[in-house]
Amino acid sequence: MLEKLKDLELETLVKIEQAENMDQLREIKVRVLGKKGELTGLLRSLGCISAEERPAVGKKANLLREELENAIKLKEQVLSDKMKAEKWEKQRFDVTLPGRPVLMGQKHPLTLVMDEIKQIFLGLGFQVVHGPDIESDYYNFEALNIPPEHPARDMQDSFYITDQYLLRTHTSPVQIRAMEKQAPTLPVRVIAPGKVFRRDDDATHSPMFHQVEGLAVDYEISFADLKGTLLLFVREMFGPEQRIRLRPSFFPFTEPSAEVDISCIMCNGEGCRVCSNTGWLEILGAGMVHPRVLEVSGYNPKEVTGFAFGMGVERIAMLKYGVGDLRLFFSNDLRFLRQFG
Ligand code: 2NM
Repeated sequence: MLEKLKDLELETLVKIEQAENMDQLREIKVRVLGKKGELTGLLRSLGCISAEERPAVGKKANLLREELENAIKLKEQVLSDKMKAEKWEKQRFDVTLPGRPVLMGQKHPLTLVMDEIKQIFLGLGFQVVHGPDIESDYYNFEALNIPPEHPARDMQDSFYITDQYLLRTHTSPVQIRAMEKQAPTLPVRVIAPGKVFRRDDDATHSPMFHQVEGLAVDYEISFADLKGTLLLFVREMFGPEQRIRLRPSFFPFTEPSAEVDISCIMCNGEGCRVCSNTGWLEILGAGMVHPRVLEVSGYNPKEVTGFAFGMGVERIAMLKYGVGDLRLFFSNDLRFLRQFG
């Protein structure tokens, strides 16, 4: 019997020593020390041996149980340390490696140009106002003195949502709303930047584009105020040497009306490809607010006058940054967009 215990001791100690993981160790523990384990079995058979031998064998068996339990505990600790070490080895990383660059977003070139336009007019005492992209026929056309038979009102030229509502074709309705809201308080000095929509789609026209329109209403606002304001704007935007030129034009909502040219920013008015050898670039439409527009918006045209102007942001951005194709602004090519800001 003592022999058997000795064999079990040696055999089990070797197995414990050789165990490669917790599962193998647990298996040994169950097989030797468990309820139906080998040592337990030997202890049960104590009844079959002689009374003289019994105490010595019993003592030895209990010592062996203790010894094996300790050996297993020790090995458990060794294995768990080993597992931890392996885990850390796998997770090890080089803290001296340079960080991965975070891709930073930038403002879209059209946003940059719009911000710049806003900033200039804020400096001249204008407020920035906004309005809905979906407008009623009244604000988009009627209040702006655009007659029912005007081509802009045709289904072919505007995006209608219902008979009554359409995507605004200009930001002028925002100015009408601004006047209505603050009438009859003076002065009115607002600019309305934002998206506008027209049924156009080719190399030089997008169905959605951006406008900034401006409006000033007060006692004795004159055409000279309009010219002075636009000259200041153009010089801030394109440089202090810029000149402007006004040509007669027509808009239903202004009288008189003008197209505004700036001296060509490429050739300084000498004549080049960009200005088709004229030395001038058209960038604005403007005029004195039509008396009927003032009247429907809550101002008395016998007492006050106003000037208004409108510009296309894409056109200004193309000139300022030398962009040849309007569609680059809307195709979301990061190689293009990353060049700004
Ligand atoms: C332009 C040209 C001329 C304009 C007129 C108004 C309003 F609401 F006061 F009547 N806002 N903007 C205007 C005038 C716009 O864009 C080429």
